[in-house]
Amino acid sequence: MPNEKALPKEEGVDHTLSLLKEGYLFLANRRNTLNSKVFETRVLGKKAICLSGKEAAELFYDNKKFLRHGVVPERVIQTLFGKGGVQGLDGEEHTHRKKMFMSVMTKERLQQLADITGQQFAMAVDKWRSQEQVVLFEEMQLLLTKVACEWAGVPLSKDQIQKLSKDLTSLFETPAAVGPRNWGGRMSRNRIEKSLIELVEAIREEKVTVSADSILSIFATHRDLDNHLLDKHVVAVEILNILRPIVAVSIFVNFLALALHNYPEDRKKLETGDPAYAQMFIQEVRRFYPFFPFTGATTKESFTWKGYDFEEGTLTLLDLYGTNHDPDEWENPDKFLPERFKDWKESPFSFIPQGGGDFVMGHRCAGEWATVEILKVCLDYLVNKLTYTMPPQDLSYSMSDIPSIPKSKIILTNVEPKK
Ligand code: HEM
Ligand code: MYR
Repeated sequence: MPNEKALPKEEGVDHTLSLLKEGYLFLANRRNTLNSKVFETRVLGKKAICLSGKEAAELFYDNKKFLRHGVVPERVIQTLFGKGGVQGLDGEEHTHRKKMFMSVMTKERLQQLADITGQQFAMAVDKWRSQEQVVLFEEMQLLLTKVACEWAGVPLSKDQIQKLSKDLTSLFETPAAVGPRNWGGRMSRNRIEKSLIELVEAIREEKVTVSADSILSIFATHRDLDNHLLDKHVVAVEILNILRPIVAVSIFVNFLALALHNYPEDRKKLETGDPAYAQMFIQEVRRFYPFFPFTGATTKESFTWKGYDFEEGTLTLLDLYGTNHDPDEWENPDKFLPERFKDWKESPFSFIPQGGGDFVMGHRCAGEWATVEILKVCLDYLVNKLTYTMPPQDLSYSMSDIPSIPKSKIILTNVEPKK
């Protein structure tokens, strides 16, 4: 079939530098200039088709049309994701592995995750009240490292907490960094993987006993489609796919605190303790603030969509941030309005801060419910269980740094439990 319609295209040899400069807005800026939710550009030395919006997300999550194998650049594999994990699997192999993840996202386990988060928060507050100031981002990393290990059943001694917390944070702070920072992330991954591999070996050789019901044990004894145990390195990567993102929730907690500061009217509504409003507030934080900019796949076969030819093997990026801010879907997308979720017609393709589509069949974030559960507990603490002051500080956040967090990392003073 001849090309019916030429894809709107950004000219030029490569736009990776613009991607680094424009960050979260790189795709939306081009969508606006080219006036199209599907267009072509070049990044990382390759042609890339870029998609944005609900309809395009629906296309992107069609398993018959897209593959994940070999898509993620090495700098991201070596830091954020690791080799051989669920993110790069396709077809039945993906579904089978994803079921392993979703099998630990039960109501009971999520309640347990919320309970552990609450306990750790209470202990942290005890410590914070004697501190002159609290840097919320750093404290949340420590707190969530403990939560993640306890929830997953990964043994963690007191003297390991600080180091592990720094290493886990480095995994999600460095994938887009250049030079030494990116190498630092790679070293963090090597260190944690090494100790997790040793742990898996010890479990398999019955040198340590862990509860058979723990996530660690479930992953270490999981069998693939051929009934083989997973490679111990892959188990380490998948355990890290639980631990790392739980610590990354610290970024959302920073944005929760920022939103509470910037929208005092909303804070007042939260003080009534209405769980429905808390849920809407959390959804709006996840929609509004920048976090995971885009995700990628390659076309499995050639096809035509809306008259545009997609050639087999083409890198395709889905704009997550831009879709959450699509003016065709969201009224006043750049306003923070939790109420918009009140009568929101749920769609797995228009609100996609953690990916879209189906959890098991597709690559939508396995930890989306876990994220919301953790955030509910943290929001309740910040609003109803704590008092604090926010001294003058730089609360701005960059739209080009990936990931982005408020510059001050949110400094709290006079932290006290609420009477
Ligand atoms: C996948 C975002 C928290 C586990 C993803 C994807 C995104 C995402 C964008 C990829 C979607 C796609 O490519 O289609 C986030 C954000 C989080 C978060 C912003 C906030 C911190 C979590 C948590 C867990 C988790 C807490 C586990 C407890 C995973 C896993 C995948 C994934 C295992 C791979 C799914 C697959 O490839 O099938 N996440 N996530 N994430 N996430 Fe999260
Ligand atoms: C996680 O740890 O999985 C959740 C949050 C990490 C966000 C880090 C943002 C970096 C995104 C890099 C782009 C990758 C594109 C495939």
